[in-house]
Amino acid sequence: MHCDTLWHNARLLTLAPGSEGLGVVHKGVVAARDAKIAFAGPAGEATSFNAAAEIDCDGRWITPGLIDCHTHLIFAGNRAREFQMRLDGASYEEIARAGGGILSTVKATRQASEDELMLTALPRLDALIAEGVTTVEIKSGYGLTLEDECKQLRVAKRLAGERNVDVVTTFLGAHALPPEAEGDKDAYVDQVCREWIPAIARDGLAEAVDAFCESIAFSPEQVARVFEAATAHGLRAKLHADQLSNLSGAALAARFGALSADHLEWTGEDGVVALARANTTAVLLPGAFYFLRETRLPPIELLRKHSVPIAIATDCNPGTSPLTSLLLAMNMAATCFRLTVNECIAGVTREAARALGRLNIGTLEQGKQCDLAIWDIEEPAELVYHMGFNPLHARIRAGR
Ligand code: DI6
Ligand code: FE
Repeated sequence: MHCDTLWHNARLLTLAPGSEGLGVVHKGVVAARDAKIAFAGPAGEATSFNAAAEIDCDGRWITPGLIDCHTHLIFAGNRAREFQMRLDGASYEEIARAGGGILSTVKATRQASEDELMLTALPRLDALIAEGVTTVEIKSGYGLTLEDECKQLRVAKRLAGERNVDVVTTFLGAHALPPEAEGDKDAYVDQVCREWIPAIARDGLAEAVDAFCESIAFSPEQVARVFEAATAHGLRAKLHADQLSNLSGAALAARFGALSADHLEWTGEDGVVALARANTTAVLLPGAFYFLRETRLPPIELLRKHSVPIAIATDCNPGTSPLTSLLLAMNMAATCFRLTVNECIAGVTREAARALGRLNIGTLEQGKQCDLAIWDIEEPAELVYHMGFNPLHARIRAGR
């Protein structure tokens, strides 16, 4: 059989559902044809391939390309000063009065042109790519006018043209209340629902709609209205849920059949059961937990008990998780949350794909897009073990 590229003499983690553990194959080959996987498995079971290019992997490990399924990658400025003030003992109010917080990033992002946003986002994207990321989700949420939200989403889509990477976009208009809304959250949410979501759906700028459900952001009732509008326009729901308090965000996400509910530090068993019933993926964000020096752990045991799929992401954003390393996020998930090595690896591949509703990526299986990460490691645990060391040997997206 003809194929474009054949990687042989490799060890594989296929992550194929139904296989035991991570689907280890010790003497493995992967064949790509027309950007897809034509075969991935034991060399002994492969048909003989007539490959245009053959690559000897020298026993290296191949995983699916990594997927960062929750980022706020596009923003202007940074909040290092605010971080410094916090270290010096400043309170949130003091920081806000000194011009900090989400709204300072909104101000900077509104002032930036598309080209400027591209230039500042690219190094962050490149850091992810350098660690084997082949798909990244990017949210808006620092524009908070229709035009500035669309600007962020357009830049996100343009990034995919600048680099060999897939970008999935999410509209996060219900992130914070902009100053011109003058404290009227309901009126702002009305505008998001009646005007912005229809416009964004019409222009194909986002696949999903996210919201920040928290007393400092939007209430469950307001988020429900956002999700009703999203659903009516064919967009899936995702939710920043139960990060700082339990407002039953997980159950709310489940009620709308959300792709994912993210953070979940304060979610209780009822919320976990709701996620399980709705087949919603739990996305854990250890970078924000670490950076905010939180102590309340997400309900890992309950997620396991009810078989809720668990994904891990960077949450890359300037305020609460200035993190551009998915490998470090895996390490943090293991050290801070006690996730197992297998959970960490599945969390940035197969389960992260689920959190995006992308069934064509995330595992090494015939028919999936050929996204590979090839690693200079002796054993899979090294992907979780290192801190600040990058063992990536090569990265393949859509077969190249
Ligand atoms: N949750 C968070 O922690 C961040 N956004 C969100 O929805 C905060 C983002 C920021 O501070 O810029
Ligand atoms: Fe986030």
